[in-house]
Amino acid sequence: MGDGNGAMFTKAIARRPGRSVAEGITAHPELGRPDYETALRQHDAYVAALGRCGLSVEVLPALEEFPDSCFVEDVAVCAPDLAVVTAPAASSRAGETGGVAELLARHYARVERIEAPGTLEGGDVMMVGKIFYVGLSARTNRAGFSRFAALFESAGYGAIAVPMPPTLHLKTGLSYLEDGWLLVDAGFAAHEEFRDFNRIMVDPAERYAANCVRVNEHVLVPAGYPKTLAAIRAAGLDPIELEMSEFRKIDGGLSCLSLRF
Ligand code: CIR
Repeated sequence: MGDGNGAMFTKAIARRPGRSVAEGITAHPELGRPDYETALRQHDAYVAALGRCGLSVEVLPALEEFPDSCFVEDVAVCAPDLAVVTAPAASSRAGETGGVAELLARHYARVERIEAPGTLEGGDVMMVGKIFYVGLSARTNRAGFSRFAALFESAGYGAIAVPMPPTLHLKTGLSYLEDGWLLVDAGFAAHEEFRDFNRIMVDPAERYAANCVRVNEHVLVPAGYPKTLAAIRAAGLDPIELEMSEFRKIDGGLSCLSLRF
């Protein structure tokens, strides 16, 4: 599965967390509120890790009016020859797409948009070679999927809708690590569409680690999940561990913090 080169990137876009990151949406209030200074340090380390993977990273300034805006992955989907600005379903996040089309137009000849009544967030989109798996989550609806599929079909890609377990985004529970390897949370264990991958099942005690990111020769892995780390090493992949405690408190994973292309 996969052509093994889908994770070759040269550029990334990230956005600094603002002080308002403490007000980000969360389904896990028991974890507490993010600490701004710690979030900034963790974000700096994340950007440095992308640099170590060989990417040049553009770091956008914080947007205080949007507490979740450091999760830039949700506002666009970037393929080699087409970028699509999404339509976040969370009302506090809808305005995050402002200026994103203009930003991407500096890198892409073709930039398109998901339009209302469609909603779609980039965290629901997992690219495997020329196929996109798209989670039909509380954030991504059928109309959003249909528009997404039509746009990418016109550019030579396929799109497959995936029914969701009770999980925020598709990539909260699945990460394609290239070379056929797929990290899988238990919520996706029974999904037929993922049976033919080399599946690495994430231990139920390490569910947050189901969101990792393959970036060129490395895999970004959240720190503190030793079983997942060992499984990634056993697959012959080269992990970089990153502290993510503050983003985890507002349901953000490693993939959410950048657009890679
Ligand atoms: C949200 O609920 O929208 C944010 N607190 C977390 C977004 C995480 N993004 C992602 O998984 N791609």
